[in-house]
Amino acid sequence: MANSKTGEKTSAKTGSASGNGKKTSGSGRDSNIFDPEKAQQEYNKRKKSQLEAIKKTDKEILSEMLYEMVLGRRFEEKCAEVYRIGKIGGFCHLYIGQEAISIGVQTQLEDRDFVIGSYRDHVQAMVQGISPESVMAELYGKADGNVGGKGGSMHMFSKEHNFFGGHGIVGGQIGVATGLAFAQKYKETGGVVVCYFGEAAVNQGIFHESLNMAALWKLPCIYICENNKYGMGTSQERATSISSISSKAESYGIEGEFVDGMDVMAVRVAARRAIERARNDSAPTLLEVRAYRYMGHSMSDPGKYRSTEEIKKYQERDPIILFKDSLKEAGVLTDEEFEDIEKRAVEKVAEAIEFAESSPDPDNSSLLTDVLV
Ligand SMILES: Cc1ncc(C[n+]2csc(CCOP(=O)(O)OP(=O)(O)O)c2C)c(N)n1
Ligand SMILES: [Mg+2]
Repeated sequence: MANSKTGEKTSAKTGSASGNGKKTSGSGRDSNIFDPEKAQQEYNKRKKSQLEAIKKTDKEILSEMLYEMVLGRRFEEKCAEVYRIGKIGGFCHLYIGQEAISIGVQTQLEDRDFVIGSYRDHVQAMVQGISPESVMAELYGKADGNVGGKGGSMHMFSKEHNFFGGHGIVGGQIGVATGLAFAQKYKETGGVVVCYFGEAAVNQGIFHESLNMAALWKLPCIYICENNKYGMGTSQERATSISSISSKAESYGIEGEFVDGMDVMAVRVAARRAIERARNDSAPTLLEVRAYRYMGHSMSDPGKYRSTEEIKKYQERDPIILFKDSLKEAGVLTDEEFEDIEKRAVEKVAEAIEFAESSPDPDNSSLLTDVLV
């Protein structure tokens, strides 16, 4: 669980990691850097400010972020492994390659904030504080899963941890998030809402309706488009007329920002700005965070629409390796510390599997409870 939901050494509540509150690392309007080489060039240019941001951040938070990223990766790899031997049934969408997004955003949220997303939800649920044990038990369809084994991979949920799903309808969560943000404002909680969705979801009417309403009513919602280049087997170029999702913010008169989703510090800095805008000014933001989905759309995707060379090219900018190397360069991580993080993550995943294996099946009496249709 991400328990270090505090901020930088200077102040948790003011300023970005770079300290000046301006748009800095890895962000802009349309950097159109799906080309990994261009992305790396751009990354190298801002490396100095990234290292400065790292040095200004508490070491404890940085280690927690790295641990969460490694835990997410090892957890999802294990999911793939046990799915293949039939331990997990139904759909299963993995987050491998996109870890920097939820970790960069959610490790700086407060207890009063809400998170909601799509079916690619295991890691987001864990960063929100739902235990790996209960996420794995849910995947196994067991009684100790966070929704009693009846939701499965796509429907993680916890009122206690303010995680509002896990939604299977593409874009459906965008409308729910907007309602949640209205509730936060109406009840004057001071909380914000983080809403994740894929780049294919922005072509749904609900995206337009929600952002229009959020702008009009000044709702504290952070709309985060996790642009992983594909919607199932269809690339973004084939499905969306405009390559820059973040520029769509202009249509609603709200702030939009593009972020390199392989750089967790860039995500953190941009998310900080959006969180402050939501919390202090009750204003929505659209963040487009570009990453790359390493695995198929789901475990049943044969992946014939892209080559292994393409995947390898993106993996060269692996978010965990980029972050680990930067931490080492900034002098805040040793090889031994990284090995310890790896060890703890692998052990935690083993515990989650053991827990799921020994958890009972849901009782027959639960068949007709929580059924809404
Ligand atoms: C309303 C609706 N239409 C179609 C689908 C089928 N579908 C499931 S996932 C998906 C692609 C979504 O891609 P994206 O939004 O980019 O998210 P990603 O899977 O890449 O995270 C589609 C079309 C659906 N679940 N809901
Ligand atoms: Mg996508």
